Amino acid sequence: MSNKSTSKFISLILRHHPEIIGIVVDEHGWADVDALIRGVNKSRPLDRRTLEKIVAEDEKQRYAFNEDRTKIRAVYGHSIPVDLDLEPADPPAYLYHGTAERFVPSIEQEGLLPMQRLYVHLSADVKTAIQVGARHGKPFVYTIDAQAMQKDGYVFYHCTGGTWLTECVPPRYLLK
Ligand code: HQG
Repeated sequence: MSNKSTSKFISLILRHHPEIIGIVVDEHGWADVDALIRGVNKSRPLDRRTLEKIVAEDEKQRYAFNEDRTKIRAVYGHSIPVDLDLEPADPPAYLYHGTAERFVPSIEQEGLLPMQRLYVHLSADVKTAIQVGARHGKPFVYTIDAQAMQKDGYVFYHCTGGTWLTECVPPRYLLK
C-alpha cells in the first residue's frame, strides 16, 4: 500500500469518519496518535515512522501533530463539526476556487457554499485550483475578490500549506 493511499485513508478518518477504525476525534479535531496507528493497522500497515513521514512530506500540509506529538489532526477539509482554533488572517487580494464546469450554473446563483464541509476551501494559486476542480470533473476556476470580501466583513482563515477557508462566497465576489 503506497503512502499516498494511506494518507487518503487518514484524511477520510480525521476529516469525516473516525468511527470506521473505532477512534474518536475531540472537539478540536485531535485524535490519539497511537489509537490512529492501531486503527489503521486493521486494514493496512502503518508505523509511527511512516506516519511521521506522511505528515512531514505532505505537499499540502494536510496534518499537524500537537506539541508533544501524542495527537494528530487534519488541518482542513472536515465535515465533522470541529473547532480548529483558526485565527482570522488577511487574505491576498485574490484567491481561487477550482470546481467542475457542471456546478457553475448553481454557483452563479448561490455563490460558493461549504456543501458537506465546514468551510469553502480556496487556493492561493490557479494551478492548485485547477487540480482541486479536476477532482470533480472538467475544471473551472473562479477568481475571488478576497480583498473586497474582507472589506465587507467576511472572515478568512489561512491553513498551513496554502489553503484558505471562509464560510461562503456570495456571487458578487466571483470574478471570471
Ligand atoms: C461545489 C481537497 C453547486 C464546490 C481540496 C466543489 C480542497 C457548489 C464541491 C478541499 C456550490 C464540493 C475541498 C453550489 C460549492 N452549487 N456546487 N452553490 N458551492 N460547490 O470536495 O473545494 O486534497 O467538498 O465548487 O484540495 O473541491 O483532500 O470541496 O466542487 O482543499 O487535501 O461543491 O479538499 O483537499 O466539493 O475541496 P468538496 P473542494 P485535499
